[in-house]
Amino acid sequence: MKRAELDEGSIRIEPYKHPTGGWGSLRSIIGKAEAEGMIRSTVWNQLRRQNKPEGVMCVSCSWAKPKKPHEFEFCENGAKATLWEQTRHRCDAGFFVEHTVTELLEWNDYDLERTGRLTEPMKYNPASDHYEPISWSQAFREIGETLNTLEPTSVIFYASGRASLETSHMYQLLARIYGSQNLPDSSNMCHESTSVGLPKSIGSPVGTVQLEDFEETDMIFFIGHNVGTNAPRMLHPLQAARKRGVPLVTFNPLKERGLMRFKSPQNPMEMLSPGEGTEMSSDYYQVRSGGDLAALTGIAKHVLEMDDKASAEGGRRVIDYAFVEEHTSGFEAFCAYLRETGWEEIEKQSGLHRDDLVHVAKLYASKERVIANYGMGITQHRRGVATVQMLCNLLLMRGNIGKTGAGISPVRGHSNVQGQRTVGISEKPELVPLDKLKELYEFEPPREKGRDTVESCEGIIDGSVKAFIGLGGNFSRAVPETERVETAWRELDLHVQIATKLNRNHLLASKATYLLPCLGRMDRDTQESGDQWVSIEDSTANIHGSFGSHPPVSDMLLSEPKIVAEIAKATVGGKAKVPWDEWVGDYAKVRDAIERAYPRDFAQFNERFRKAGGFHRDIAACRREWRTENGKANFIAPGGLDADPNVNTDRKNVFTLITLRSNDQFNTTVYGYNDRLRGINGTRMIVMMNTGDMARMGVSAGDEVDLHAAADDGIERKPVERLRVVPYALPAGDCAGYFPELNSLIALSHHALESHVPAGKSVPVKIVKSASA
Ligand SMILES: Nc1nc2c(c(=O)[nH]1)N[C@H]1C(S)=C(S)[C@@H](COP(=O)(O)OP(=O)(O)OC[C@H]3O[C@@H](n4cnc5c(=O)[nH]c(N)nc54)[C@H](O)[C@@H]3O)O[C@H]1N2
Ligand SMILES: Nc1nc2c(c(=O)[nH]1)N[C@H]1C(S)=C(S)[C@@H](COP(=O)(O)OP(=O)(O)OC[C@H]3O[C@@H](n4cnc5c(=O)[nH]c(N)nc54)[C@H](O)[C@@H]3O)O[C@H]1N2
Ligand SMILES: [Mo]
Repeated sequence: MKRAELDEGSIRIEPYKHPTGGWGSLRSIIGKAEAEGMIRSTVWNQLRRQNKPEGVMCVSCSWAKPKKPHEFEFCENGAKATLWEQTRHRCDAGFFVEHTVTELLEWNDYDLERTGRLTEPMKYNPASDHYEPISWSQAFREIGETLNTLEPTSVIFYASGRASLETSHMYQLLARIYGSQNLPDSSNMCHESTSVGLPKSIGSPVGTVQLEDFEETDMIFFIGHNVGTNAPRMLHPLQAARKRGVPLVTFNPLKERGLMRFKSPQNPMEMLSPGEGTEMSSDYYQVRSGGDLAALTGIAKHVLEMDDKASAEGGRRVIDYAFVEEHTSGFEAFCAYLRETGWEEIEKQSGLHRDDLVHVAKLYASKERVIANYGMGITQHRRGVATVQMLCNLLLMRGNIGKTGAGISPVRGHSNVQGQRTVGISEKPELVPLDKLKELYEFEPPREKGRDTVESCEGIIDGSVKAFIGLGGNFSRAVPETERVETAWRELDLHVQIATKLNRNHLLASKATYLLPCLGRMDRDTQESGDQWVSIEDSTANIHGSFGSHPPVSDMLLSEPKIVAEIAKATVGGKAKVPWDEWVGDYAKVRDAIERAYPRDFAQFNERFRKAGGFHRDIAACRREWRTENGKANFIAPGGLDADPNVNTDRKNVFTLITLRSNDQFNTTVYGYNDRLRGINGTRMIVMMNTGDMARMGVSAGDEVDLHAAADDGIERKPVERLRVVPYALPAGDCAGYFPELNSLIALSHHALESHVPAGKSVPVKIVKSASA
């Protein structure tokens, strides 16, 4: 792949001293609007409607949308996502005449998406090596015919997390009627450690915290999530809590600017005042990558020690025994684990001092209502599931689940990733009401477990997967093991992508390759019954309506529901009683169908979904009803701290690589080369290193190094070459760089044990000085 930055002169690396938000954020939005050829008034008109009742739900993150929105309920990165979708640039048939696919494979991620919105359906022609226009009807007919020659269990139906609840429900029906349960979702690379961990702990696959809880809480944990970049609107409730004096305790190997200082662009007084904004974290612990399991164990261990002491001295108990006895199971075994685990091991694995963990334990024990937020810093590790469960254990010790101002708060990624799982996009049959679907549509759904993301990649590599359908996303670029996946992709019989913008995955031609352009969420979607609403579920399990009003970029685009329905009609037409055309004519009918399949979660769906703040799904754990096998909330001891055989606690020459997002990207979509908040500008080809490690390795700031995979599995992987060394405050032995450029270094087998989330936050690598340096 070409180097991501070309102009050496534009590279600028210097610490960013300003708060998150503030003027830097506004300047960044205006710069992007101009680059995308958008007039400022058009931009503001789009942004004003964002995340508001009767408006459009942002396509960037999944953070909650308040009942009473701010005047501008958007953030810097939501604005970038909007501008990126509503760009004036077009990637049309003329573009594909000019460029062969082989040539485009040399382009980088930024340049590919920057060509603009896709405008008409295309099919790859191997003879000319070009994508060429094809009519919609012919594309659907050919796709249906090919699918019907294949074994359904060899076909993958991937979804990336952005498509609406309506599209998602239709998509999973298409897959299941066809006979495939292979419905991996970007969630498999993201919060699957949550979806697998929480049901066993509290009987719900999603979090229990609502936006209102932030107003009542008296302590917040913030673990492994870079809020300033990845969910900036969340800075508002956090800032409000901080202004009330609520401690915010952060665990993160990197000092992240958004977790240090914030100035609200919503607040003119704050913007005009010379100060440095609000201090965000009250306590900041630079845990070593993968060390949270140990750190949380240490905190829980000291809570227990305090309780022992109180018991001996006849003082007030620290553990909430009334809660533990009434609601939980497994407490004794959990205490045994805490007592067995020594401080020395805890300090070694976490990289933190006992005194610090004791301090946090005391703070925690002094608070009545505690929220724990977390992100990819927890889930993308070998022990990701155990760490999620350890966080629950800590909360359960003091009854911090199922009460106001407290709870567990996984901060999800894509704007509707949680919702896609809710309405049936899942490879796990037990999560889907298959009998109900059978009864409603008179077909026999597959019952075997389908392939998740890692298993889909394995199947692509070993040849057992024959076809891939993508509902959005950039699968091959987002997964580990880039080279082997890309090479094997060529052997697929069929490759279909439903997309808004061109990306590298689309360029991996297989025996028959189709690129089907669709409307985005902000586009006006007119069907037989008029302009359509869609719906999404946010990270706090609230369902919201969204109405696109922007004129479509081309009259050849179809909506996602229409594309899914036409593929279904061409493939499984008469096999089940689904009124595909009626549904496409009026999406309210799809919402009625979702309500029939999930009556408890979606009661009165059509009546309620447009109301301010959305409507909350029925999350039983919020009212202390535990839908676990034993009907209790469960303490789950992790069976040892042994973080990860690959995490560097002893191996001197192997570093633990953390793959991250910059402030100028949305996953594989690269908006630009400025990671403003980390002070890294003009390049993404960097590796952040601890200064002690740099001295040990004999490298200086700006030197170039190569990163080699150190998976020790006998598989040869090409190194990623000529990465510029950036000195950064992170623990010795850890280093960091950007996803997706470094994904080729991640072994497919290196994933969270129970959930199969690729362990992209602890990739074993060797660092070698570049030959030319
Ligand atoms: N602007 C923007 N918004 C986004 C996205 C985007 O790419 N751009 N992506 C969306 C998606 S799909 C997702 S999943 C979310 C991702 O949002 P995050 O969960 O914030 O994901 P990352 O950027 O990967 O960063 C993870 C954070 O965890 C820290 N970390 C790494 N390893 C560890 C560890 O072992 N322990 C601890 N405690 N911390 C660790 C890193 O330093 C970093 O601050 O954001 C969503 N929102
Ligand atoms: N090393 C490493 N790897 C990671 C991660 C990491 O932290 N480190 N994070 C993982 C995570 S959390 C995630 S969620 C995945 C993300 O993986 P994906 O969800 O597969 O990737 P995205 O980059 O979000 O997909 C971008 C593409 O989606 C398409 N698109 C955008 N909007 C729409 C739309 O409205 N409709 C349709 N049909 N298509 C649209 C565009 O063509 C765009 O190019 O990556 C994972 N990979
Ligand atoms: Mo994600």
